Amino acid sequence: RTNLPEFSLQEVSRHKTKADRIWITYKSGVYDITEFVESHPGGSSKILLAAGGAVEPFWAMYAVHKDNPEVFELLEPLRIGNISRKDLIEMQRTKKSDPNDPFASEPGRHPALAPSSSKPFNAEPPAELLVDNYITPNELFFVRNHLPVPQVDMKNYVLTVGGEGLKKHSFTLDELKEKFKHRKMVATIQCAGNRRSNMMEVKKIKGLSWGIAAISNAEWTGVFLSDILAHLGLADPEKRGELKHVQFEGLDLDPEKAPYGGSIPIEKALDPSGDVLLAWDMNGEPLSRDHGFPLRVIAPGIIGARQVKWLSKVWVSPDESPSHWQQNDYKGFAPQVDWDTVDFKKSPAIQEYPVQSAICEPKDGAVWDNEEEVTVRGYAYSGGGREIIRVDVSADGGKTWHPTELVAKPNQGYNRTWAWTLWEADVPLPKDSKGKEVELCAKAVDSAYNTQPESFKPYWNLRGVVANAWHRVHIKVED
Ligand code: HEM
Ligand code: MTE
Ligand code: MO
Repeated sequence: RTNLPEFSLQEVSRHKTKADRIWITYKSGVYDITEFVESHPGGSSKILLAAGGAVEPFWAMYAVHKDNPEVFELLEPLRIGNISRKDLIEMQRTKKSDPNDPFASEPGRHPALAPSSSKPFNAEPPAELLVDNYITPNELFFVRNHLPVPQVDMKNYVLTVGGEGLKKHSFTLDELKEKFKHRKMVATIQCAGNRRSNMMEVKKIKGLSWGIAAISNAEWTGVFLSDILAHLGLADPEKRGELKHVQFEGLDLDPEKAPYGGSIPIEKALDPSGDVLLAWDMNGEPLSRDHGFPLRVIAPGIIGARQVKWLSKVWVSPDESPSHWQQNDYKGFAPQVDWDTVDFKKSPAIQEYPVQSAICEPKDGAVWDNEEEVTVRGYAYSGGGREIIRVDVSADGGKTWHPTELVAKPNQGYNRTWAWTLWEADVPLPKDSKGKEVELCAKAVDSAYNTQPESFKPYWNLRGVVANAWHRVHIKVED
């Protein structure tokens, strides 16, 4: 196919909509799939995620395409050209890096992760891909980095463990793996800033405008922090004395060379039912660089901020972590507190989450082509190990509610439910919805019978954290 025209990747990226024509690349070919989108067997919305770029990363997630002759028979006639030689050479070469840029050695990322900031990298997957998988594929797991991703040389890597008045130990990763029993656990991580964009609709907030997908679920392998603390002699309550917190430090450094850090209460760390892990493996693969290679904390039921990645130090102390993110961020305040009056010492650091749920499909602004009922899908999750016992949805802005089916949920036991629940429902639409806008709402109930507040207004906070009011999505029912 050398007689076809060449296109730069930049040119390809301008073709993302029907109006501009929808182009994708596969290997060195450029394809115009505009007419194919509607007849795609996997639906017309998912295929558009690849619009303007390469399909390979998406096909890696949907293996039906791999070596499938039907796929290539459909694709090849749509070929309109080739990627320009210049871009092909550039693709082969590793990215040029600026030695002065602290972000010069960031890892590659899946194109479906929509960054809300790229330096540091923060991104969430498309919500409709999120609920397609009970276990989030590693490359789609949301990423929340406050600093550049550190480059860890395993020749020098050790984890230091100790505390005030305790003997100090250091372990290589292999030593940790040899000394302590391996544990596997499915746990959801949610950033305390998840759904901040929904809270922002009430009043502006400084901070990344997270949508509904700063949350993901994975199976983690590692060792119990409680086993390591027992090794330090802390299993004996007499020895704990004034020690109240377990602090964690990462290898990522801020411009003043202070590491990222966080801490959890010692009760959580020592509780054998607390299930706090130091994990090296995510869904059967070593942690990727973005998710904390080679070792991270999994403190299930607690906000993401305490689940320190690139873990270098575990320190037991009378005090909480001195880090900025423990002391002066990830705290909630009353709505009247603003940046002039805020005193971060006046609020405790957030640990457990409240109950949360969100509608992942349909998306806000979607046009729905059935006037009888709407299929709604989403996730629900609560902190502190509390199980999701019910999710209700409404198709009339919350006047009437319908039950949902909890289609995928964990079976982890009383106050040890660390993984999310996925739910689904066919909800009848109000009479005469044709051509009108409908407001869908969802709210979950956890095993302590906590439920989500109706609106953000009474608890809006200047950091935009723990945003868990009913999730509302507006769709238009087709005429
Ligand atoms: C299914 C073609 C892009 C997601 C299929 C099937 C074909 C196909 C032939 C049916 C396979 C079978 O059942 O044997 C193509 C072509 C593409 C493309 C020619 C060129 C651009 C994409 C992209 C995505 C995607 C970018 C996702 C982001 C899916 C899904 C299914 C599917 C979810 C259904 C899988 C299932 O039923 O288990 N596609 N596809 N496709 N495709 Fe694609
Ligand atoms: N650990 C380190 N060392 N540095 C960080 O910036 N971010 C935290 C936490 N651990 C962070 C960290 C925050 S705020 C969240 S929400 C989670 O990691 C996100 O985990 P993920 O990127 O694996 O999804
Ligand atoms: Mo976070």
